[in-house]
Order: sequence, then C-alpha cells, then structure tokens
Amino acid sequence: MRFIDEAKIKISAGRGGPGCVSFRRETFAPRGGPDGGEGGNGGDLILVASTNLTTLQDFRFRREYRAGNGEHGSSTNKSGRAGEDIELKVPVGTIVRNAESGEVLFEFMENGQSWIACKGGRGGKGNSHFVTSTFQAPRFAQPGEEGEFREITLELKLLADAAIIGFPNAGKSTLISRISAARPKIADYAFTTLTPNLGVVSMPNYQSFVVADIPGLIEGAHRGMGLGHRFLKHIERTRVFIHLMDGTKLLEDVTKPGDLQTNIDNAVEQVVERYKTIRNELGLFNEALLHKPEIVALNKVDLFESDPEIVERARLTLRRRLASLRGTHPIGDEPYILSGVSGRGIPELLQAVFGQIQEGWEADERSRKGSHVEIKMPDDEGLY
Ligand SMILES: Nc1nc2c(ncn2[C@@H]2O[C@H](COP(=O)(O)OP(=O)(O)OP(=O)(O)O)[C@@H](O)[C@H]2O)c(=O)[nH]1
Ligand SMILES: [Mg+2]
Repeated sequence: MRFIDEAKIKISAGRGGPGCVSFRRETFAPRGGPDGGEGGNGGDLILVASTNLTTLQDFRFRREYRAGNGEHGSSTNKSGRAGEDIELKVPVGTIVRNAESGEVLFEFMENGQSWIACKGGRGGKGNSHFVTSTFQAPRFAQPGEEGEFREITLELKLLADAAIIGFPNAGKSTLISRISAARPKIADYAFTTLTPNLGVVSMPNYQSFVVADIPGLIEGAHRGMGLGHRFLKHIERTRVFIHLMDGTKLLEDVTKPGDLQTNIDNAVEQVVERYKTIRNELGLFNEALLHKPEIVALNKVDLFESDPEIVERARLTLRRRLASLRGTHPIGDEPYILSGVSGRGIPELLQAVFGQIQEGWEADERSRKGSHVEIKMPDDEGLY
C-alpha cells in the first residue's frame, strides 16, 4: 500500500429541498387552505477519524465529495426527505486546513472523533408556513438553502509515541519487527524503508505505546536529500526518539592492528559524527525537535558478542563523547547497548523509552488539571 500523507479535496454538503406550494383540494373541502410541506434538510459532510486507516490514499483518486440534497416538500404538509449525510474516514493524526488560506480548521487526535466539515442547507418552508390571519392563501414557498462548500487539504502526521531514527541500514526496521507486530522489509542496502511503519509495543500491566520506524536520514535530509525530508514531519508529534547507531563500522575498526583503545576512540568518533549529522538535520528541520527526549543506542552489538570487553569499552567511550555534547539533547548521554537481532538490551531500552512516554503523559495530565477551574457549590446547609 502506498503511503499518502497529503490530499486536496473539494467537499460540499447537500442543498435543502424547496418548500412546496399546495392547497388542500378534497371533495368536501373545495377551498381548503394551503398545505405545502417544507423541504428536507441537505445532508452534512462529516469527517470521522479512524485508527483503521494509516494513509490518506483513498483521497488520491476521488477528489470531490458531495452529501445528498434534501427533497421537495409535498402537499398535505408532508416534509421532504432529508439528504443523506456523507461520512469520510480519515486516519487519526489528520490535520484539516482551508486549502486557500492554510488555516487549520480541525485536528483529529482520537479514534472516532468526528467533525461536520460542511453543514447541509436547511429545507425551505412550504406555503402553509406563511399563513397569517390576514393572508390566508400564500402562493409561494421558500427555496432550500445551499449547503456549505469548502476546498480543504488533509495532512497526516503520524501519532506515534516514539520514533526510531538513524542512518539508513542502522537496523530500525529490524528493531520494530522485534518489538511489535510490524513486519517491514529488511535488507542490507540503504533506503529499504520508503515510508514510515507503525507498530504497537506491549508493556507489562496491559500498557502499550506506538512506535514508528522512519526511513533513514542522511545529511541534507531537511532540504529533501534522501527520503528524510518528507517524513521528518511525522516525528514532530512523537514524545521520544530512539536514535539507532550502527555498530558495524566499530567492529571493522577494532579488529584492525594497533592499540585497541585508539581504534575504539577512532571508531566511536565516526559513530558520533554520524550522530551529530542527524541531530543537525533535525534542528534545521525544526529546532523544537532538539528538545525532545532522545534515547541513544549502539546497535548490532551481537557482532562482537564474543568479546564483552570491546563492547564495554565502546560503551564507555561513546558515553564520554556524548556527555561532552551535553546540552544539545536532554538524556542522550547514556547510550544503550543493543542488538535487534539477538535481542540484547531490548528490555532495558523499552523500559527507558516507556519511562519517557509516561512522563509525557503525566505532564499532559498535569496541564489539563491546571486549566481546570473548580467551582465550589454550597452544601446542604448553604455553607461553603
Ligand atoms: N548483526 C546485526 N545485523 C543487523 C541488526 N539489525 C539489523 N541488521 C542488519 O542490517 C541491515 C539493515 O537492517 P534494516 O533493519 O533494514 O535497517 P534500516 O535502518 O531499517 O534501514 P533503512 O530502511 O534502509 O533505513 C540488514 O541486513 C539487517 O539484517 C543487528 O542487531 N545485528
Ligand atoms: Mg528500514
């Protein structure tokens, strides 16, 4: 399935049905009064968020949607039938904008949330409505109102709690397939992943969070190099990044002849350079991304499983180097040691990630409570 995250569509509600002009004509009431009923209301055009959708691709082929028109009113004061509503499903995380001005009209943040994007026109009143004591036989009725019309753009930003980021080939897709039911393609070439993948990670006590595997980022991503640019916006709403560093190069370097620590220092330096490249791209895309919690992990350590000393030395060196960059990111100086293949370090990583997510949830809760004003009501005795 293609991942479509933008669409421009024209939507309109239904027109109200016209009111009816009619007079009662019956055998024993030859000059009966007006009995024209009102027209039915036009249908509404409603957008509804659904977690079953993950892209806006349904809107790629069809770009115009119109709810049903209300029907004419008829004699004997019968109202016309209302026009049918149309419900368009959009993925959770969709932002609706006025196509012309760019103004945000609505944001869908929860499953099942709905918004009437275009209100149907009201049905016109029939002639019976206009009868007064001095005006007994109106020969007119009201036309139905036009329904609302809008041209809108839909923009999808994934609502994941955590995003896995890193250079191409860092092992992001391998990790998401290990920790969730997502099964993206995995291969040993760059840009295997072309669109983000979402997965749900189960935690103890029936808790869970949503993680996104983002296509690889490279230098210039913020300008559109590689695939990064199009997908960077999807990480804007996540609470925490899992920044994966590929340990393969480290293995190559430490097995070279020469002093082991010098080799490790050099190898770690290269890992850190790549790390800085990605941080730089994040900041150039949106400065706010630099202030999000980030958990750093040195991946593919199964490659040197046979030599625990190398792993530990690499970890300490990396830790020291990241600490020296402190200030550019909040908690990145404690690198995790990881293998998406053997599973090493995954429980600890998930614990740390979930801890950050929970902190974010709690902060949201506090700010919700903060804006809540409690109004005291007198008790039975009228006392406060
Ligand atoms: N030894 C080892 N290899 C790994 C590990 N994780 C991933 N790989 C390999 O690294 C290669 C890239 O893995 P992917 O999971 O596709 O990497 P990615 O980061 O999603 O790559 P892109 O989608 O291209 O950005 C594959 O050949 C994987 O088998 C790991 O923990 N250990
Ligand atoms: Mg991938």
